[in-house]
Amino acid sequence: MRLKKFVNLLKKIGAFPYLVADLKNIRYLTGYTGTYAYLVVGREESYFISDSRYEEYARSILPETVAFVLQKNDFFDSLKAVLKRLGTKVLYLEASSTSLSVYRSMAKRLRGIRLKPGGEEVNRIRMIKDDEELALLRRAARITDACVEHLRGIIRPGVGEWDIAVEIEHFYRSHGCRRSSFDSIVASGPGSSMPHYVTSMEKKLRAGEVILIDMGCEYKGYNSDLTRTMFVRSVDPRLERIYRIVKKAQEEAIRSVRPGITAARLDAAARGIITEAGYGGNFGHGLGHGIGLEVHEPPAVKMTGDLKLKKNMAITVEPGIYLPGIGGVRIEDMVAVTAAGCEVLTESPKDIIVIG
Ligand SMILES: [Mn+2]
Repeated sequence: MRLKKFVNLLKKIGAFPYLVADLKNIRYLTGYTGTYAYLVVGREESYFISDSRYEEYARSILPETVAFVLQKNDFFDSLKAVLKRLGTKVLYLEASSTSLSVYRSMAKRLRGIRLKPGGEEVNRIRMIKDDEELALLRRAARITDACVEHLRGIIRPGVGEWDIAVEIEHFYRSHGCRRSSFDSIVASGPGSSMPHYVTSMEKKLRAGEVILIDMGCEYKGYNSDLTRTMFVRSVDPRLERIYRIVKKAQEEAIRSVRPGITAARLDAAARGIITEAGYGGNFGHGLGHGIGLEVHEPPAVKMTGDLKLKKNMAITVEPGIYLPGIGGVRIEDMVAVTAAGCEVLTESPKDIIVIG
């Protein structure tokens, strides 16, 4: 069980009790999907603090070693009661979920308790996916592949970027997903040269334009993320050229994924090809990111990443080349690191697709 694994890790570093405040981390450790909770992890037992809205639900899913603590008014009163029961004078805090303002209130309200940095321990173990998580990521990837297939029947001149974004949302929700992982990016023509373009509610597709679609769904808490770039009716030769380079770089990076390679070397595998072709300055973002309960999570796959990939990490591989005023090409797949290489989770075709 994940919580037990986490307790064993905390035993090694002697960081008890440890306050988990990030809801995704609480979901990861306990299965809880509500919107308000804190988890105080102790050596022998743990305490789950939430309010009356979630009491019945939380009690029904929490493991035996986790006691439910009903927060009546003030969170710090509940937390103080828990720390008293644990007989502790210290509390380890999760770095990423503790804002400076929360930290300040804690320091003020928890007099006599030493607050210590607990690092990113849950986020660290979350980088390595278990079989159940890999199965959910595969499902999320499958649904996104099916959505790409569906969109191929819709993309044509005259259709709005927004129409496509709405179609994606509808497809996901009617195929087992609670929601999209993020607002889909549907960028046509010159808009596609902006890596984080905001889908227009007015812009219609025109013949001869490129269309870049970056999308993903959340399936049972797990996310997918995929980008495909297609061409409406005909292909601008400048974009065809960069498409071939991006595809080559993306495929080379996917071939390079294996346990032991650093994030930086993986980034370089793609970046080298793009730079050699003369477009190094047109690829401004990192190669990819970890994906799981969050659509962007560790490890970051970028130029400065010294982290070594390990078996069962799930990451995206998404190089791009962006030509301001003309258009951009990005190709993104999700992969899971295996013992010898990787499993590509998204299977949508990557050949040049002229559509509509
Ligand atoms: Mn991505």
